[in-house]
Amino acid sequence: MRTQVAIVGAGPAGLLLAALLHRAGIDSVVVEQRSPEYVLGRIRAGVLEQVTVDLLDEAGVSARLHAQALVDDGFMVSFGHRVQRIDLYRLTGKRVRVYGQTEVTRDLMDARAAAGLKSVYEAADVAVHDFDGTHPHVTWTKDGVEQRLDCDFIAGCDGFHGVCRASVPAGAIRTYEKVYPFGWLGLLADVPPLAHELLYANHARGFALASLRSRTRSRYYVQCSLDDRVEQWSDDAFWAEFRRRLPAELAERLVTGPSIEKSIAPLRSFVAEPMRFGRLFLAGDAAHIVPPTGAKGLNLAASDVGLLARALAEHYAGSAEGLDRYSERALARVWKAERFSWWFTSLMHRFPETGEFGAKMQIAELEYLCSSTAAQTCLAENYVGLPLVT
Ligand code: FAS
Ligand code: PHB
Repeated sequence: MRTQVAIVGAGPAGLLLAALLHRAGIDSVVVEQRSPEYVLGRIRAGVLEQVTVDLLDEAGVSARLHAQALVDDGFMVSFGHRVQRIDLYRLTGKRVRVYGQTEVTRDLMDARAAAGLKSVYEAADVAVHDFDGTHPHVTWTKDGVEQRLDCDFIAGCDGFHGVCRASVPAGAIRTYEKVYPFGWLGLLADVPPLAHELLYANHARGFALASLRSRTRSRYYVQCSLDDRVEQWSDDAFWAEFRRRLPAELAERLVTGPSIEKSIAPLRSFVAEPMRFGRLFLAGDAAHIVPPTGAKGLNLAASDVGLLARALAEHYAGSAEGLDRYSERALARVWKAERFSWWFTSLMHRFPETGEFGAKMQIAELEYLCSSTAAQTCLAENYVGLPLVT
């Protein structure tokens, strides 16, 4: 088997890259270790930047998004008894769309299947070879049969725990990491959301986030201990804790109901440099992780593959500059999103180790945010997303 670009991973990064390459007339094969159902069953991101929407438009997979996504002009921040709306559109002229990562992935999967393009699911023992040489290739086992895919390039879109970054010699890669001392307990329920705009709550008991997937499906989170197990949290316990962390006027409006999904995610900031190793290119969570507070994870994956797809198209048109500068350009945007996600996480969560002084600093910064258009604009322009090439 041979293709121009072998893509490892069928999450949003891998599937969007494949779609963009197809639009550019470049052949690819996607190799995924899990089943399509498993990939779609992972409940993750919910907010799309305009840059991501533009890339989904370019890939020709955004019809359902434009028909169903909620368009938000702002979001709310609460602390103590205060609620402050951040008016994204007035401050930046941009909006965000609320449309679950599961739906983005489903749209990409459906488009790839409709075009009859090759994806291999439930591939076992995936390995990448000779990406530093002249015969890069990917191998795997499927139904007990060893497979080999020869290619010009390999795109490592296989997430934080994938095989591609792990295959890079230790001396060729440098990583930066911060692990946060808490997790997010997330709950999905078919109940009407608190509001059509998101609410980020800084509360003495811990952070909470009220998000949504539609006018009838809500996605809520509470900061929890890393020692917590999801089995310990009954729905009633979640609802009681979530309600405690909401401002009074919104707590009254909370509609509860049975969870259809509940999970705990650890939070970390992580970057691997560079994002290119010979003919292997890393994109998305394979190269970087952000705490989800800033809603950047999925959007960074999209911007990585937007840059990579353009660079590969330039290569096949005869110019090497895009591939040579891919890592530099992608990391320029990644590090700014890492900073914003770390800052917003530090502002909104309880950090017991920083004590009363740390809590006072958070309140002082939140009160400054409420009083300053400049501070709100800084938050807003990062939240709606910086330009693709910064
Ligand atoms: P993904 O991890 O989505 O996809 C990688 C794919 O590669 C997976 O399908 C995996 O099965 C496959 N793979 C792994 N190893 C492989 C191998 N050896 N061979 C073949 N395939 C392999 N972001 C937000 O913006 N908001 C959120 O609320 C949010 N919540 C999150 C919760 C969790 C638990 C996690 C882990 C992430 C969350 N994120 C969130 C970030 C998330 O949305 C990612 O940024 C996004 O999934 C990145 O997409 P990919 O880079 O495609 O990686
Ligand atoms: C979500 O809807 O899952 C979501 C939204 C915004 C975030 C994190 C998660 O910052």
